[in-house]
Amino acid sequence: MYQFINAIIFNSRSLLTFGLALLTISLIVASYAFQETLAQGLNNSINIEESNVNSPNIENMTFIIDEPVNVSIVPGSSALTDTAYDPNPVEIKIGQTILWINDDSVFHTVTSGKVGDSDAGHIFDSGLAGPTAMISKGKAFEHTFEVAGEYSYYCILHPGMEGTIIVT
Ligand SMILES: [Cu+2]
Repeated sequence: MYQFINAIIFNSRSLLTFGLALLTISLIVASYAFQETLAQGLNNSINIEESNVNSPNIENMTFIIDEPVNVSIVPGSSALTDTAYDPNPVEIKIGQTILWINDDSVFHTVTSGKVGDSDAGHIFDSGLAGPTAMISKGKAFEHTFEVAGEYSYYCILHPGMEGTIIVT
């Protein structure tokens, strides 16, 4: 009888130990699975945000409204004429901006009009002094064209250099 009771107690103890172990394992598995689900959910929400940012409409709007069109003042421009500003001519839409960049090691200007015009530089002019003067390599000047038309421009310091911007 004593042995029988002892066996039951022993068995129930080992059963309890086994049950507790099983419970611990399932808790660990469950928490791991939960973390995985949580991570998956976070990934999904990040993916949704990225796909919104990259939607074609937003990209197109950025390009049309904000992106300036670059025109380089090429190295050795002083000795050039209609190839000093590159590309030339440039066709743009109303509201677009041209960004001229001095890629030469010499001081140049971007001055509206033609050599000898009384109103030369009235529409835009990077100038011979001040913050927009393109005195050295890497200096840039920009102008946004709000009115349709054909705009000639040249360099005051090297009047052979000339370019055209066509705005439609
Ligand atoms: Cu020049």
